[in-house]
This record gives sequence, C-alpha cells and structure tokens, in this order.
Amino acid sequence: MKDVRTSEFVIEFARMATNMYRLGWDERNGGNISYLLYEDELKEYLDINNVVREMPLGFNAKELAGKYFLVTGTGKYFKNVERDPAFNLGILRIKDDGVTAELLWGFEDGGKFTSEFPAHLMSHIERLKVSKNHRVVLHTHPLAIMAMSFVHPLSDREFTRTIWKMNNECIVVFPDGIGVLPWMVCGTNEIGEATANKMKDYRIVLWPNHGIYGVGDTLDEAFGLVETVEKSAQVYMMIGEREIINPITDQNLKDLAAHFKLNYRKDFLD
Ligand code: 2HA
Ligand code: ZN
Repeated sequence: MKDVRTSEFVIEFARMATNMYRLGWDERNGGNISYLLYEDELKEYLDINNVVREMPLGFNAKELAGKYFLVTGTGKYFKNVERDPAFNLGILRIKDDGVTAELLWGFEDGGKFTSEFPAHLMSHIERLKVSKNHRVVLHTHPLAIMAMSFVHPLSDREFTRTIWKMNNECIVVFPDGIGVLPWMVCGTNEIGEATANKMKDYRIVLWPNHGIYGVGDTLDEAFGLVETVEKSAQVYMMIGEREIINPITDQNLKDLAAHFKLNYRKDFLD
C-alpha cells in the first residue's frame, strides 16, 4: 500500500487548508472541509476493510451509505493540516446503517470529525441530487464577508444583488446567487438542515456573523466561489459610506447574463 499522505487528494486538501489559513480566513480551529473520495482512488492507499474505529454521526445519512469522505477534525487548526495530515484529518466511510462513521485513516490522536459534519453531509446529500460530480463542501470565516454580514440586510435577494454589483465577475461565477441564513447556533443538526435546504438552490450559503459555505465538484471550484464573494465583500466594505457614482446597474448585469448565456436568478434583478 502507498502512504495516504502522498496521495494527490491529501496533498491538494492540505495545501488548500494552508492557503486558507494564510488568507486569514481560518483562525484557530475555524473552518472545515469535507471531500467526497471515490473507492477506486482510495484502494491503492488503504485496506478499505480495515475499520480503525466507529463514531456516531448524530443523525441519519443513509443517502450517503458506503460513501467515503476526507474531512477536517474537530478542534484542529487549518494552520497545522499540511504539517501533520494524519493527526488533523480523517478518512471516513458512512456505514450501511446511515448513522455511523467508520474511520479508515487519520485522527491519530483519537480525534473526531468536525462539529459541522452534519451540515456538510446534509449539504452533500442535496448537492449530489443536483450534480453527480459534486464532491466538496467547504466552510470558512473570511474577514470581509463576516464584516458585511453585520451591516447588510440578510435576504438572499438583497445580499446577492449587492455582491453581484461589487464585481462584474460575480454574476458569471455564481449566477445562482447566494443563500442567506438567519443567525443560528452552529454545530447543530438544525443549522445543518437549514444550510442543506438552501443548497437545493445555491452553491454558496452565508452564515451571518460567522462565515460562509461553498460547494463544488473540485476543491478549486468550492474555494473559487468563496474567494469571489470575499473579493466583492472587500470592495463593499472598502467603499463604506461613500456614494457610488459609477454603479454596476441591473441592466449591466442583464447584459453580462445575455453575453455569457447565464442561467441566472432573474427574480433577483429589477
Ligand atoms: O470548525 O468553523 O463553525 C470550527 C468552525 C465551526
Ligand atoms: Zn465556522
């Protein structure tokens, strides 16, 4: 067997964690990532019949039974993932009963999956219904997105419109817009259900005063969504109270949508 730490999926995942830490998005143990792995790519690295230990999921994820996830650990720091992946990450399989995670590798200190794993798994379930190639759920605490969530109305439409209008790229990158939750207690099944419910329509979900979720078929895609929202939120916060004299108008956005043939949220424009 090859060493799991030399696999493309662990290396790419660990680099992503380092990058997000360096961007200032993931202080202390902030943020978490889960990455759906395929059995074929795992087989050369792991004996998939060797379950190290089991952990209860705390809800029923039967739709994901038999699926494998590489995931960050609870209490673990993004800063440290690349230096010691086997301590900070785990590879889990959802057991046939739907309510148990089987640890196949990692969490070497006896650790456990992220407290937001319910929100991740429930989001994976919804996104797999929309895209069969879906693989990544990423949660993080970018600075400007957090700041903006304190000072901007929290509706899907209003938040999306403002973000779209801070950067021409936005409607092209996420024509489906941004879902916005009310303030909720994190780490619970309730916030997981609310997040997954938004994931039926959106690939980006804002948790006000906390952070954001992005999903995608690849790590780059999920990261790229969040990165693009964060850039716009930075522009918004940098403009601050000053009057916008050269806005991106609703008509500009419609023209972009027509040019790039976007399937965008038409009800979000006037
Ligand atoms: O994993 O970000 O929301 C730490 C968090 C909780
Ligand atoms: Zn968080």
